[in-house]
Formats: sequence, structure tokens, C-alpha cells
Amino acid sequence: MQLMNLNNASNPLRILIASSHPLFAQGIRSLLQKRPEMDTEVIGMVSTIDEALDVLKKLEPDLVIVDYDDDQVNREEFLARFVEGEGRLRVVLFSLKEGGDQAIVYDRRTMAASQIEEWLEGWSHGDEKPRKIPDKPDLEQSTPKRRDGMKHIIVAALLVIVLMAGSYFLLSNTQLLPEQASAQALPIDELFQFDFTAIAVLFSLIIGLMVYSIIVFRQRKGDDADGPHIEGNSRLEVLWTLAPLAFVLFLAYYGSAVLGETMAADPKPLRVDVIGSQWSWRFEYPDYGIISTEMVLPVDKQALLNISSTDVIHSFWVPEFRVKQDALPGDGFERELRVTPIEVGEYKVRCAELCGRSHYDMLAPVRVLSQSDFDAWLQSQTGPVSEDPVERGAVFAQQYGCLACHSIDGSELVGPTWLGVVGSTVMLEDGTSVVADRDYLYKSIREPGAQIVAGYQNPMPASVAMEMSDEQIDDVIAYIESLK
Ligand code: HEC
Ligand SMILES: [Cu+2]
Repeated sequence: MQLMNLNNASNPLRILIASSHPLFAQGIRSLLQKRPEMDTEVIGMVSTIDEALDVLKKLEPDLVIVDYDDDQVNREEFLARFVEGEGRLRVVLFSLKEGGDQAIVYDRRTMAASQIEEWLEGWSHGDEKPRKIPDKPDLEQSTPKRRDGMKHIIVAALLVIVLMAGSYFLLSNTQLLPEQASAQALPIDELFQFDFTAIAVLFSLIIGLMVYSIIVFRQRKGDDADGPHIEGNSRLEVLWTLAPLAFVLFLAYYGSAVLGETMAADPKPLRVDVIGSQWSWRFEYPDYGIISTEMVLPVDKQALLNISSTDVIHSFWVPEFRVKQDALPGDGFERELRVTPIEVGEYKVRCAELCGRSHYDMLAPVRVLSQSDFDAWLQSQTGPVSEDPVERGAVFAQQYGCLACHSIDGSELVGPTWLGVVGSTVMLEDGTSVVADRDYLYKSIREPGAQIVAGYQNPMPASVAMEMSDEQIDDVIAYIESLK
């Protein structure tokens, strides 16, 4: 029993017992009597703290034993009065619960575990010979606990390492991205791989430790004890603030370095204007006077894309090139993007910004050719324009994206089909009708809002034909007339 060690060898230890249960005091007293070698004397038994305070001066006990399990005696007040200061008086909170052999010498609800050592030390201070407390219950319990702690750390660390290896393996073997077809893809993928590694590490660390704690330290049935009182750990807190901060700063640095690399400009790029409209792409080569519905690029030469939109926000994205850029409507909102294809092949432009009904279908072919094939393509595009207005009209209808909304085979898209429209009677939204002649068609293209075909909630966007000349529109009308 630990009280022995608190005793001074020359005088008996004078003890006052505070409990509202007479059995508690009698039990302690008979326990002490059975151990005469402890040299103690119970000098009084009180049932409330007020009583105890009354007799304290009179009896001058060396030690007060308080019934820890007794709600009548206010142990908080006791601690408050006597634990701090008050000279040589010692207070022991004593619990007879849980087998009756455990003395609780402090109330962990009001005192941190780390403070108990100081408290006990304070007790032995007033004596000439500082006493050792070899079988302090705190020590007894904490040694196996510390060994347990080591075990937890090792098992949890193993779990985290296995998780890390697994998630890293999974992440690096998942084919999330298609082949690398541009010079810009290389640094981007390196960054991506680095992120994957960081994700694997952080995921495993957080989830691993969390799952381990949830399972191993869960509340068992019938255990309603309080958890340990923890004050904090400055070293740990500084560490877990500074480490993520440093990591995030490094990511910012690394990310901007990669961004810089993808924007690095070659002195003589191939200029291509990329124009998105609902729901088609148009590619113009200002240096060659070419307008195309497919994007054709020479390999190993940087293309400087000047990206814009005629209506809503679209986004130019060729996954194999990795880089992506919004296409914004309005003058002065053009955006630049640099792509240096490194693989001859065929790819697809996708719109990466939800832009309406046929967004999913806003695709355009991309062909990367060798320089000689590209030159041949330039030749074919800049060759003499067809003499036939119908043929020219078919090309314009394609280039200006009309066919994204109008079919030529009678099927319904967003707009009415062009098949057989010429000469037919068109019912309009306002209830009137009109025979579709050249004037009507021309007006429908130039001022789509003026006469809206019945059954179509949204008029055709006026922007689609804005950049077309009257001659081009004449050709398109000739083309529509040919569709019978
Ligand atoms: C974003 C979809 C869209 C695009 C792109 C589009 N149109 Fe339309 N168009 C419509 C809709 C919807 C209507 C029916 C409502 C209306 O009359 O405005 C229509 C109506 C028309 C009509 C009247 C047809 C009829 O049956 O009476 C003509 C002609 C026409 N469009 C020509 C064109 C031409 C030429 C282009 C390309 C320069 C084009 N459209 C591009 C959506 C589109
Ligand atoms: Cu789009």
C-alpha cells in the first residue's frame, strides 16, 4: 500500500477520513490497523467537507483521505483548497470501487496526468529525507501503458506503410490519362505523378491512423470512464502546422514552375484561331487564309492557339495535349494556348465546359502530320475555290457550324432540317405562315429572331452568321436549295 511510503518514520501519520458512508471510514481504519508497520493513526472521521474544515485546525492531521466515490463530499472543493499551497497537509482521493484495492490519488477531471508527479513530489518536499514512492499506482500503470504505446505505434505504422504501398501502386497503375502527344504533356504528367505520390502518402497516413484508432480504441461495452486529460503538445502542434505549410508552399512553387514551362513561347509558332460556337469548332489559319472544321498541325512545331467563342463559354481541350483553355465570347476576351505536338496521330477536340444541349457532341478532329504532309494539306486547302456555289455552300455550312443544328437528311436536331425546306410553307411561332423562298432564308440567317419557326423555343443564335459575308450566305442558300 502506498500510504506507507508517505509516512514519516518517527511519528505516526495522523489521518483524517472524509466520507458520508461510515463503512468507508471503518474499512480504511481496519485496513490500517492490520498493518501496524505503517505506523498510522486515524484521528477522526467526518462525513462532509465542512466538518473536515472545522476540525482541521483542531486536529492538525498530516493526511486527509477523501472518499473518491462519494458525491456528498465535494472533492473538487477539497482539491481547490488543499492541493495548491497549504503547507504540509496531504490529501488522498481514495476509491474503493473496482475491487477496492485501488487508491486514486488525484482527480483526473481536474488535474492533468502530468501534474500528478509534481503533486506527489510536493508532498515529500517538507521532509528532511525525501521519500521514494516506488509503488505509486500511477507508475505501475504507466509502464505497461508505455509498452502498449510502442506496440500501437509499430502496428499502426505497418498498417500505414502497407496502405501507402497499395494506394501508390493502384494510383500509378491506373491509366487516367491518354498518351502524351504534346511537349506540354511531359511536365504536366510529372507533376501529376508527384501529386499521386503525395496523395498516396497523405491518404494512408490520415485514413490508416484514423481507422486504426476507431477500431483499437473504440469504447468497449460498459466502459463509461472519461478519457485522459490532455493539455496539448506544443512541439507536435508546431510540427503539424509547419510541415503542411512547407509542403503546400513547395506545391505552389512546383505548380507555377510547370505552368511556366507549358507557356514557354517558341519564336515562330504556327498561328491558329480557334472559334467555338454552339456546337462546333472552327479553325482559322490567318497566315494562310484557311478556314477548317478540323485542326491540322505539323509535328514538333509549336502552335499558338488564339481561342474565342461566338456565343457562350466553351473550353478547348485535347486530352492527349493535356493543356486546356476556356473559349470566352466577346471582343478582347481571346485566350492563348501553346501546344507543341510531338506525336503524329489523330485526336479529338472536346468541349470541356457545359454549353447546352449538344455539348457532349461538340467534337472536332485533330490531325498531327509530318511537316511535308502538313505542307501538302496547306496546298490542298489553298487551292482554287470551287466554281459551283452549291459545293462552296456545303463547305461554308460545315465551316460555320450550321450542321451542328441543321440536318440535311430530314432528321430533327436543334433546328429544323434543311431537307426540302425550300418552297415549303413554314408555320411561324406568331401563327402566320410563310413560303420559304430565298428572301425568307436570307432573313432567317441574318436576323434569326425576326421570324421564328413554330415549335422551336429558342431562336437560332444571331451570332452564327455574323462573320459570314453576303456572298457566303448566298452560297449556303444555294446549297440548301439543292437539298430536295
Ligand atoms: C445553335 C444551333 C443553330 C446553329 C449553329 C444554326 N442554326 Fe439555323 N436555326 C436554329 C433554330 C433553333 C432554328 C429555328 C428557330 C428559328 O427560326 O430561329 C433555325 C432556323 C434556321 C433557318 C430557317 C429554317 C426553316 O426551316 O424555316 C435557316 C435558313 C437557318 N436556321 C440557317 C442556318 C445557317 C445558314 C446556319 C450556319 C451559318 C445556322 N442556321 C446555324 C438553330 C441553329
Ligand atoms: Cu461547348
